[in-house]
Amino acid sequence: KYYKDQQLSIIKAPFCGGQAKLGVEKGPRYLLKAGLESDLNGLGWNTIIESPLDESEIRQQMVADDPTDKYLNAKRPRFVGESNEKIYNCIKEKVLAFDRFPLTIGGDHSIGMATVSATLEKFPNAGLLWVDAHTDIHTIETTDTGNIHGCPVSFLLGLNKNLNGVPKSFDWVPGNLRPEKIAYIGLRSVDPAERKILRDLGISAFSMYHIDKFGINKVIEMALESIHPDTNGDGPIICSFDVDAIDPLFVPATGVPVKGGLTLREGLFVAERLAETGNLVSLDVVECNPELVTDGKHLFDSVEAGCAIARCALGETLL
Ligand code: Z70
Ligand code: MN
Ligand code: MN
Ligand code: MN
Repeated sequence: KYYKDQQLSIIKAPFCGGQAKLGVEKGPRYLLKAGLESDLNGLGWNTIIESPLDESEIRQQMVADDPTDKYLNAKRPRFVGESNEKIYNCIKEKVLAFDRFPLTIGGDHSIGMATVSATLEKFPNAGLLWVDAHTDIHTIETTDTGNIHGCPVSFLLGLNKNLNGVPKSFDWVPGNLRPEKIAYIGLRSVDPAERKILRDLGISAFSMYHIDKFGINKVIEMALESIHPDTNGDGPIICSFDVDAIDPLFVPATGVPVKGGLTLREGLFVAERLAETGNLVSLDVVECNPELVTDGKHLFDSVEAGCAIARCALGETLL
């Protein structure tokens, strides 16, 4: 409906500077090694792979740890801003400009500021479904950990613009997403400053409580309705899927696991329902860290879950 006949680009986003743990930059390579591209080809997608960042350069830059790259509490704002600008330009100029579907595989969730910004320029009316244990809506001033993967949504909303001296490396972010266009699914770890932003802006947030109370099917319908209220939930959807939304029983290899999450089936059902709408215009799968495992089964389960999210959202289980 929104793109040329099943043309898709897989954007590798091997970025780790938005958080503290090395290894998340390996996520894209592991998901591809697990056969993601040929699986998508099997579903009828024509694929191209884009590599706006070099994995080993990113890792080296992370290890080198430039002590001048700080803003208040926030860690590596220049690294995060400049790397994301490359991802943003790649998606705009090499993917969306050719009417190709952007599937971005991370990498830490700071890359959501790039993927969502790029897609919103093509689909200004799109709603954003942020599937995550966390809200990632800290401003660069409220973040207590200093990890900017906890901040991308505040950049999308433009909440950092009028703050004092925010690093120029974020100047490319349009920051014009309206709070009514966001819905969260899967929340269970929201910091006090984030809770205040959610409340002040009236953002739709479906936590694990709502999923237990109403069931995942009803929650998705409510989320879609809330991002497209005038059309009964119908309209372009951007999904940014943090694998930590799913319980660490199923996805242990992630940087900030929080118990009590979605079952694997609930997570895949969200993806399947998105495929069924025919309205998905962009998908991120982020925060799979292949280094954070104690055995091979943990690695296999986590990588396979990341691939399954992408396959389901791209039609695997539509009959
Ligand atoms: C916490 C922080 C976070 C993702 C963890 C966690 C943020 N609120 N985001 N994993 N994707 O550090 O600000
Ligand atoms: Mn996240
Ligand atoms: Mn998260
Ligand atoms: Mn925090």
